[in-house]
Amino acid sequence: MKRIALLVTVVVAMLFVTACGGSAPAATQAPVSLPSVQPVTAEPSVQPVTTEPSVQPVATEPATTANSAEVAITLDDNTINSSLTTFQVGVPYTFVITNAGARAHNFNITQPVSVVGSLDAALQTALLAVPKSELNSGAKVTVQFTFPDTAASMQLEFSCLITRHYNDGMKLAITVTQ
Ligand SMILES: [Cu+2]
Repeated sequence: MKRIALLVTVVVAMLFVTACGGSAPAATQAPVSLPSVQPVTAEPSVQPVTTEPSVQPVATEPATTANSAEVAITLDDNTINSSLTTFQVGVPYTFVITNAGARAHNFNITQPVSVVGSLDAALQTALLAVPKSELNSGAKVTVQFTFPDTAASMQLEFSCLITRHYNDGMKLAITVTQ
């Protein structure tokens, strides 16, 4: 084994020399004959590592738990899609917000603009607001959020509160239950 290691080292060293040989034209007659690269093929012994059938089926969870959930939200130009639109008060949700669009967007949980009067008013009373600076094209933001009791009596939606985007349809009605 040591011999092979030595050989490999020598070969590697030689390769190095040949690679960097550009600056040393004098070494033209160097022993560039490398038929000795074969010994490296002598390692069929790498297989034994496959001895771990101990990767037990961890998938023993029905995953139907409503007590905490990951919500996949995708923003696009100009739409919002969510894997979930009905939520429960007091449950800690993990929102994974992805901007699949070409433009930057913001993400908010607010009352509809038609209810509060303006985009500014919606933003000022938002339950959650992720600014545009965090949601450039391709960005993925993870936010933990728990709906408060008061949310159950509100009309709410996910939205991008950029005037043209919102008017184009960047809003998605959600329902929050007690
Ligand atoms: Cu937008």
